[in-house]
Amino acid sequence: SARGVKQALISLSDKTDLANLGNGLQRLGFSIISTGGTASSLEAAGVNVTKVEEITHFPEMLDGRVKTLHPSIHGGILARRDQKHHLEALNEHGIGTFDVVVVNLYPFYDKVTSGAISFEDGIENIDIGGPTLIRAAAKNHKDVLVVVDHKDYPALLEYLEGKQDDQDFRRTLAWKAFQHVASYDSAVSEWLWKQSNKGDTFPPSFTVPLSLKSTLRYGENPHQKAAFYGDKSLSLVNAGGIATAIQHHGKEMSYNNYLDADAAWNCVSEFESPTCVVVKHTNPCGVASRQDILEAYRLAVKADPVSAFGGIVAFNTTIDEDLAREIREFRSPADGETRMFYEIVVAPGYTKKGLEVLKGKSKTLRILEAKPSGKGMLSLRQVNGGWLAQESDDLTPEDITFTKMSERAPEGSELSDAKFAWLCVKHVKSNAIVIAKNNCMLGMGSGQPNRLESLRIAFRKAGEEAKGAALASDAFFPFAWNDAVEEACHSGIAVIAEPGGSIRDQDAVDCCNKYGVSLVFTGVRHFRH
Ligand code: 93A
Repeated sequence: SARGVKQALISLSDKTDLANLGNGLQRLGFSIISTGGTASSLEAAGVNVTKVEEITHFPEMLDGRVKTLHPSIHGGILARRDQKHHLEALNEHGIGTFDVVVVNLYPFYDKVTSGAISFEDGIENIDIGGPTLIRAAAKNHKDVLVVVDHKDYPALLEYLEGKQDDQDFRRTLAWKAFQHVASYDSAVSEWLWKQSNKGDTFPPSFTVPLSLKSTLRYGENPHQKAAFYGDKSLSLVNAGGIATAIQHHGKEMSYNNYLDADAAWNCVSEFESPTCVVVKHTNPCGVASRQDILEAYRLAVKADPVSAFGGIVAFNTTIDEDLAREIREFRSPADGETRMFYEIVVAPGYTKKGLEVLKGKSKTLRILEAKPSGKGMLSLRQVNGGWLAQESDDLTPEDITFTKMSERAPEGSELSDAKFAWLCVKHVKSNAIVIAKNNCMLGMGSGQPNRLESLRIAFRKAGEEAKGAALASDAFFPFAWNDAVEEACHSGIAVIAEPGGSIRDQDAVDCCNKYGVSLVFTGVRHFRH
C-alpha cells in the first residue's frame, strides 16, 4: 500500500466463512476495511476492522445506497502500481492501496425467486456499489486479488502466504468476478423485463449466464471434448430437474448420461401413481404404474428387456430396501438368468438401507436423487448459429379431451389405457408410437422417419399382448387403408388415440369402424424432434 500497510476490503452479504477469512488476513498482517454489517460480523469474530466511513470520512448514506462509492476506496483499488503518477496522486489525497477485495452481492436472485416480492423490494435489492468494487478490482487484478466466492477463501490465504506471484491465479479470480457480475446483471435485466412486459413471460429476455459445473470426460463420443454448465437465468432455472440432482454413488456422469437421465426423470415426474420408467438413448422403452412399485419395476423392464439392459431406471417414489434389492437382483426377463445392468438409477429419495443395498449392486452404478422437474419452464435448443426457445410441453391427458370418432366408444379400461399410452408417447422421439395396457407400456417405436415403421416396431415388441391394448400416435396418420391404421386394426388393437387433423381423417374413422376398433382424437399432438 502507499502507506506501507497491506489492506483488504471486505463487503459481504453472504457472510459464510467470514471469520476464517478475517482471522486469516489479520494473521498475514492485513488491515481490514469493511462496510457496516460486515464490520460488525468481523468484530464479533474478534477481528480488528476499520469502517469504510473512517476511510472516506463520509457516512454510509441514502439507506446504504451509497457506502463504498468514493474515490478513497476506488482510487485505492484502481491505481496502477507501475505508474508513478498514479501513486503520487494517491499520496496527494492520502489514499492507501487495496491488495485484496472480497465482495459478494445483495442476494437479488434469491429474493426475486423466493416468491412474491414487491417491485420496490426488488429494486432495493439491486446492488450497485458491490459490482463496482468487483469490476474495479477485477480490472486491476494484476495487483488486486478479487474474491467473490467463499469457496476461494482457502486458496486466497494460501496464495497470500506463498511468495510466488501467479498471474494465472489472479486472472482466474478476475474471470470468476466478471462471471459473477454478469450473471447478476442478467438476473436483474430478466426480472425487469418481466415487470415491464405486462407480466408476460414469453418471449423471455435473457443473457444465459452459464456457469461451468464440470468438465466431462468426453461428449457423445470420445473424440469430442465436453463440459456441463448450470444456468441461473430466471426463465430457465428449474428448482428441480437433472441439473440439480445429487449423485450418491457411482462413476462420474457422462454427457450421454445427462441426456438420458434427463429424459427418464422428466418422463417419470409426470406420473402421479407409483411409476417406473426405463430409458435407453433418451427414449422410454419401458413404463409401468402400479401400487406395488416392485411390480411396476419388473413390468417396465419386461416391456423391452434387451433395451433396458444398460439403460436408465427412474422412479417417482422413494427407493426402500425391498425395491433396492429387487433392482440389484432382478434377472433379465429375456433369458431369466443375466442380472440386469443399468447406467443410472434416479429417484426423488432413498431410505438409508435402500441406498446402502443399491450401492452394493456395482461400483459404477450412478445413483441420483433429484427434485421433480418443474412445469412452465422454457426449453432451449441450439441450431448452428442460433437458439430456439419454446415453452416446455406441459400438457397431460387431464388437460385434453379425448373425442370419440368411431362408432364404437372405448369401453372398460380402454380409455384409461389410451391416456396412459398418450402420456408415454409424449416422451418418445417422433415418429412415436406406444402400445399400452393396464398402466403398462407393451411396446414402442421411436425416431423412425416413417410412421408405419415405428408402428411395426412397436407391435413387434408388444407381440401377442398387443391384442386388446391401446395405441397412441404422437401425430396424425396420413394414411389409413393398407397403412398404419389398418395394420393396427389387423393386429388386434382395441383403441387408437391420435391427434386427428389429416385430410384423410375420415379414412381412419372408416377403417376403425370396419374392424370394430374404437378411435379417439386428442386434438393436440406431441411432436418430439
Ligand atoms: O447499496 S449499494 O449498492 N451501495 C454501495 O455503495 C455498496 N457497497 C457495498 N451496496 C453496496 N455494497 C454491498 O453491501 C456489497 O456488495 C455487500 O453485498 C453488502 C454488504 O453490506 P454490509 O457489510 O453492510 O452487510
